[in-house]
Amino acid sequence: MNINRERRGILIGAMKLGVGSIFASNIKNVALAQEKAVMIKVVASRFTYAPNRIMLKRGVPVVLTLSTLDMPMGFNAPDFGVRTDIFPGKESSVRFTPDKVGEFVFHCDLFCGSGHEDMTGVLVVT
Ligand SMILES: [Cu+2]
Repeated sequence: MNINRERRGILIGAMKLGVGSIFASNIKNVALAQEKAVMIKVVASRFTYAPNRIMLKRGVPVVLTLSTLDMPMGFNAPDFGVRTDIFPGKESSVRFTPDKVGEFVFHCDLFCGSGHEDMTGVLVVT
């Protein structure tokens, strides 16, 4: 009886340690992922983005911080499922991790004038 109780105690202790270390390693991974994010500022103005060619690495998280100099704009990168509005005097940001290599267009999706349809840029993922 006592031996069974001891064994059970040891097993429960081992399980708690296991679960604890899984949580600890997940927290550590999340923290590492946040630390490694590349921060890139992008400034929109009619009818362009600066920079409009953004170099990224596959698997490296990125945070694009977007602002606009003149009027409300949009930022839409459909290949990575991210979009945001950008308003004058306020920063917006999108966070994503490129999961494929290639050149992917992003564009303004808020009508901002007669050059709006040409307001595009490229995410270059290597
Ligand atoms: Cu626009």
